[in-house]
Amino acid sequence: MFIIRWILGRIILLLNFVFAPKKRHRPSAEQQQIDAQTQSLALYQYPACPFCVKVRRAMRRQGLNIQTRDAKQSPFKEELQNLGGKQQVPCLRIEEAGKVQWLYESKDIIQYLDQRFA
Ligand SMILES: N[C@@H](CCC(=O)N[C@@H](CS)C(=O)NCC(=O)O)C(=O)O
Repeated sequence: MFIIRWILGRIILLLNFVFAPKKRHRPSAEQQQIDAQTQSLALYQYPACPFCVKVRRAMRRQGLNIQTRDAKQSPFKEELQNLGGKQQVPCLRIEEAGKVQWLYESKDIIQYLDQRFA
């Protein structure tokens, strides 16, 4: 079972690499403003998880430089479980005005990013 999942994961990564979406390019002043905003965001994810790949592709299409955190590794694994509430990826950590929100579900994360940055 593990080996099948590992092979599927490699196939997903390969397809994602070969068919990488076009990265959005903005004028540099505008990109700097967006980068300042995305500094308060972090994506907890697994590299080969298909739902995480979907979110990373959406980030690339929007030209969003959001930090990715491997939720299989410490301390991110514990942060996700203890502060987010469950060990499920992808999860977007959103910090706004001192408040932290943990947004699960790839569809909801993409919708949030599209609404905020499109
Ligand atoms: N409906 C969720 C599904 C996410 C999901 O199933 N993620 C898997 C990884 S691909 C997960 O976190 N499983 C729990 C675990 O690995 O501990 C979404 O669209 O984000």
